[in-house]
Amino acid sequence: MTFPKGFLWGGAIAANQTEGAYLEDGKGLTTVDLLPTGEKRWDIMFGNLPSFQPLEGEFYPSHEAIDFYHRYKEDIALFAEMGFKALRVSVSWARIFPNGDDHQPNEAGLTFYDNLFDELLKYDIEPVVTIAHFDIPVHLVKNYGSWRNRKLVSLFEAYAATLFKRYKDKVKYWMTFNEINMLLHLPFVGAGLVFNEGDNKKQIQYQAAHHQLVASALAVKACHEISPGAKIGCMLAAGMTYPYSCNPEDVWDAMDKDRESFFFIDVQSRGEYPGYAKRFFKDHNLIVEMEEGDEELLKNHTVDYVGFSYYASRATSTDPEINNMTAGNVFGSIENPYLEKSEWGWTIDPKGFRITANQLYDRYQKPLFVVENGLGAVDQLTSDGKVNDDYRIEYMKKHVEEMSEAIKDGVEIIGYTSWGPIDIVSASSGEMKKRYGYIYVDKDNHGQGTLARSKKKSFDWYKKVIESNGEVL
Ligand code: BGP
Repeated sequence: MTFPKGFLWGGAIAANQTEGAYLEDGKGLTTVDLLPTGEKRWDIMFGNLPSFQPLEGEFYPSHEAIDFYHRYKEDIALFAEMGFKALRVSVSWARIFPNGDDHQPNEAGLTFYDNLFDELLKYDIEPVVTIAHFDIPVHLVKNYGSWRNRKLVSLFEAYAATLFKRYKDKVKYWMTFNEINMLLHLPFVGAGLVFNEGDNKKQIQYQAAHHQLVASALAVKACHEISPGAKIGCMLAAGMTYPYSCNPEDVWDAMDKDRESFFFIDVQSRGEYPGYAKRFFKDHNLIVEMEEGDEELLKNHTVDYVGFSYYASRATSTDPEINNMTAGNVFGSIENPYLEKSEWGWTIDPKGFRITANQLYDRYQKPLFVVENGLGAVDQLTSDGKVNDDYRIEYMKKHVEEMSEAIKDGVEIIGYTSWGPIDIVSASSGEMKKRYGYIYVDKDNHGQGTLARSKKKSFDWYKKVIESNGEVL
């Protein structure tokens, strides 16, 4: 038996990609509610926002998503049928504080998540809760400039403390920012950053990163004070960067690229800015403003575990000839000739999962939590409405096998919540067509469909994996 007793098998979703009901029961508009699909989506995610309101005639996938807000009981019953031990969900900040800076929380929002957690606990499913999963109240972007403004630190601290106080008897696992390193790649999604002509983007991004790191430390402090039995973690988009050759320049470049992501987790996990980050700031003339007490906060309030998403490994080369073979992903990774790719060009690298888990555990020596892993694919319905997603079973089987190897390597892993156990809106593309689920949802890229749920072939496969605690794959 490789997986420890009590291993938290389950799935992961996010409020903005599942709930819909985007203005219901007092919820405020969030940054993700301003993301249409296609090119416009990417343009905004890079920090170019045309309007603080949805534009006439555009389709916004998050507005209805898969209507989890009204259908969560049905969906949780299906997760329970698979035997889930945990479900990772996120709280939408704008359901609790519609403008982000309201003096009182929105009771209807708090009640929704009370009901959601109660429904999970009814089936002995642990809620694993992300406090911020890319959706920021638009009011904070419009009136404060979002995370470029230090004021967000105290607003986030108040939001997090409200959650800990309200749900301390229901939630044992928290994490602060989803994929905190995405701030560097998709600044609007990661931190609600909108750039103006002439902005020094790197300066703004690293100042915003500091604000998020301080806010995360304050949330850790508040969690430990308010809910002492709970565990609170950080979370990064992980995936080791391979050097394209054994040329030391490539090796250094790969290490440098991984440090771009590790920077955030080094601070949240070790409690201080690493030397390479200080050199980077100096070399790029970046001045990260810190307030009195910030360094002490970071030092004294590090996380209990390191959460991460793993979809693919990355590759880099210092040879310009090779470098122009970019695989087009946000990390600027180049093609890896040894690996297959998904229909969206993401490499499929199960061994990379074992490598990445070992790399993170070697670096942090803290429990790891795999809070996202999965295959986004175009699922075809058979004439009798079935989805024979053997390709997804294959992907998941190989990744669970490598995770098992990592545990045998001595890597401590708390659980595995596969991404999108039910089809939901894709974060990067806004498409429903990019499906991850063991459960099919009848909705297409244009919002058409009945939203009916149906089990794919992988539903029973995953059920057996959980029943056998990872022995039957
Ligand atoms: C991560 C996000 C998730 C999820 C996942 C898959 O960045 O944390 O929200 O979306 O990526 O990405 P996509 O939905 O674009 O396929």
